Amino acid sequence: MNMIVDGWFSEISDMWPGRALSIKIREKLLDIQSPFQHIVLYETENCGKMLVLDDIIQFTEDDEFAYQEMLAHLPMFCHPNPERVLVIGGGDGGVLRELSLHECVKHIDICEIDQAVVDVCRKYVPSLSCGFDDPRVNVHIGDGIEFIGRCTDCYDVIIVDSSDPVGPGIKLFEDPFYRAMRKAIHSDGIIATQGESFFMHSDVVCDLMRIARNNFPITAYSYMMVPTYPGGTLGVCLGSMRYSLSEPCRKPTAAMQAKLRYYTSDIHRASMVLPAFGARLLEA
Ligand code: SPD
Repeated sequence: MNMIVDGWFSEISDMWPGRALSIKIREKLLDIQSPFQHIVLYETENCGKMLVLDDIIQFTEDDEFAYQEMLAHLPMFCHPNPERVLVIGGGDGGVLRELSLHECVKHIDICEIDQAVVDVCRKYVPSLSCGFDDPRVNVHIGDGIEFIGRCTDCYDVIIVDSSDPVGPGIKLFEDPFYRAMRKAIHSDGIIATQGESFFMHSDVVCDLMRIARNNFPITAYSYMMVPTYPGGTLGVCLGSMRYSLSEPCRKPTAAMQAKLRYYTSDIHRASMVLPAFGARLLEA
């Protein structure tokens, strides 16, 4: 459920009971029901366009770079030569935009369940959906779980850009999906998934990391600052078959770094140093 009072959108959810983030709206640009979800796009007063799926904010243009850069570049800079990459979800194109900065990449598959999200973002939000313009990108509209079930030893890196674990999307936070990702990556592959917030969803984060540890010999939890998400932080859960996750083996070229607004090699390392309660939580 959400509420708009005096032009303020408040994001209300059982996932963060008793709290709500409010954003001042200038105009509703679009309001449609797709076969999968309720899609609303707003022009906000101060944060650019804002995409809301089933009442939950997915991004504002103002700070989306933090999330897209970290979700994409954390796994990519830990792999010495990522050539084949799969994105599950991510229909806004923001993660694709970041992947397109890596010259070593030869092939990118994206499997997004909702064609309408792709269409809306392509029409109204080119700042993210420009990622679809890269000729290395191959778009598959369908169920990510079924897609990955058909893959064995296919990818160097898999990135899961999902919404929260409610409704059918909950399966992306469960053990069978992690097992399927492990089967779908090469023997030295890396996965990165949307990892929620240890402030707001400690139970989800603990479950996720337990599942990751059951399936990957090397794991890490990273978090970033994103004012638009509840609590102002969001995490990334990482699993690797061979390469270190805490120490990136590549770093951005000067030309690439000039295009990045959040990711640096130092932020990569620092993002995995957790506050005491967060570290204790994940040790448990
Ligand atoms: N609480 C919402 C978390 C949403 C994470 N996914 C955002 C998708 C942006 N590409």
